[in-house]
Amino acid sequence: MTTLGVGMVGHAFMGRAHSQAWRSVGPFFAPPLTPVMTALAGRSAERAGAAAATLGWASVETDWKELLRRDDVQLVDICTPGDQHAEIAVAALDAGKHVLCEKPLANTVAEAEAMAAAAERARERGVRSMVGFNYRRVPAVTLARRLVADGRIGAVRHIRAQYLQDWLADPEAPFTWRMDRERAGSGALGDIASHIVDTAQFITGHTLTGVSAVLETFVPERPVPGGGTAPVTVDDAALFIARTDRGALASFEATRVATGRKNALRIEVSGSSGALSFDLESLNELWFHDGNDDGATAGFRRIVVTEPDHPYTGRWWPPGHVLGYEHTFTHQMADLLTAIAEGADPSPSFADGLRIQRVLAAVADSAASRRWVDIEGSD
Ligand code: SOE
Repeated sequence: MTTLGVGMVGHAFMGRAHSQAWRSVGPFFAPPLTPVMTALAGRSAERAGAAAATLGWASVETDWKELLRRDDVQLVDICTPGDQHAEIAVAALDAGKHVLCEKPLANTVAEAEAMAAAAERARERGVRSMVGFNYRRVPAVTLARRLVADGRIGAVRHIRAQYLQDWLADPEAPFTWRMDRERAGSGALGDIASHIVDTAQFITGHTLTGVSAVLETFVPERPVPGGGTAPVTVDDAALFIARTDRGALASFEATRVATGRKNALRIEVSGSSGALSFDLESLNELWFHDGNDDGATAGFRRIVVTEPDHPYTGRWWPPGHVLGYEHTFTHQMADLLTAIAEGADPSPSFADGLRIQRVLAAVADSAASRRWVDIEGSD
């Protein structure tokens, strides 16, 4: 078979981003399997129908379980809030469907464990799964990993990571599911700290082993559209320090109240003979300091990551014709389709997602207990 029928659940922000990627991956990456946008699932027939028409899906289901019964759907793409991830993913994998699941993998470690177990069961039958940490596939981030692996900055000593947004700085910003622990699991912690943990581990190849953390909710209740207020049951900000399995020290700051910062995922890695620096708000650039350069001219230099031999970029435009946020999702689909076609395990796996879930749980535990907390499963 050279096509792969996709059924997507959810059609809000992430559903739109994924739809764009499913539409563009074939023309630009010519993957060994061509995705077919077979069905979109959403609870309201009217809203899902309108979304399917706008986003390019061939049919609509009002119950995601129908996707599992359809022979023309081979992959389920989960773009729902976190409280539905585990149920959908486990059922889809057990039904023999490949699964792409948005990050963070789940709302709790127990759910993530069940998902990783289902992924392992499915894998034995050739059914693949992947979690959507899309920022790994910013070309500059993938290049940073390559430079670290090639020894260009020596041994990693420091990781400094921030994810700064400000959409909740205004106390009048309305309450949504993202502020509800039942639906989202946590706040800035699961939503955006999860991204910087994945990005940091991806670039360096290190694994976090323990954390010391603080969490804060600056605005305890927010207006509900239509009237009244609702309590905010998640964190607005998460800050923590960590150690890695290979002796590096790391710091993480994730906040939705960093006034003036929109989507600033920044990461700087200092090695024994060089350093790298990246900011998502200038995502085509990677800054590289080669400590072996002569002292008079050494310093961070800006690499415009759009050359044909940079990761992913040769599939798009001539050098200097920059890429954006949406391309990261296309890269994710290209790698996923290639892995499925080749019978390989896509990355990040549900096991990787579970490890990140354990980091998030350790952060919450540390903040509550005011103690250093080792991450389960690390030596
Ligand atoms: C909202 O905070 C959000 O859209 C996250 O959910 C995404 O994962 C991140 O990429 C951008 O911010």
